[in-house]
Amino acid sequence: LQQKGCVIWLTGLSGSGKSTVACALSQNLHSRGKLTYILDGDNVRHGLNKDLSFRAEDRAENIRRIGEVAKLLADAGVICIASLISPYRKDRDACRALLPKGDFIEVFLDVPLHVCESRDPKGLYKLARAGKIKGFTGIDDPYEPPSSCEIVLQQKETACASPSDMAETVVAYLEENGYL
Ligand code: GGZ
Repeated sequence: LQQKGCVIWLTGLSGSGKSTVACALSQNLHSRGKLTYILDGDNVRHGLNKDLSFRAEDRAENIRRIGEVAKLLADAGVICIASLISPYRKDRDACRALLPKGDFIEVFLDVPLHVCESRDPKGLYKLARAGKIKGFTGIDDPYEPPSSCEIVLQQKETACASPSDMAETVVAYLEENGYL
């Protein structure tokens, strides 16, 4: 296997499109013959992390475990795509610190709350507004955007990049930085 592993860390609000971009990116890389693996917060919370809630300490532990697993995969030469809200900067930075310089590529899905809320694919924002879910990110729980990250993918009502365009932006970064 002639492949340099890395971690592509997608962070952003619920409904910002992390999972969709993760899938588009994974498909794009497969078509180039690359081995990828998606670690999606929502999925991992059904197995490895099913003991964890959404309290700040448990979110930190969710992120820490996913960061450690991502590191193992990257060590094995996999392009690991982690897709989770990861709302706290210090938790993301701790995952970055696990990897050799350059191998942690933080991608911020910069989508305004009202856009995420208008999508509301699972109706969770509605429940959060009604007070039926407590501590929902962006409503009554914090989200700290990256202060400096490798890639920002913006989504505004007016200028809509498709998931495959956004995947292409990440692929271009990987090419420029010697990961492809
Ligand atoms: C945020 C929540 C919450 C609360 C359930 N806050 O958009 P989704 O639905 O499908 O994905 C979200 C997922 C968030 O899990 P993560 O592992 O990515 O979060 S973190 O990185 O903060 O640990 C959302 C759903 O779970 N969900 N309750 N209170 N999102």
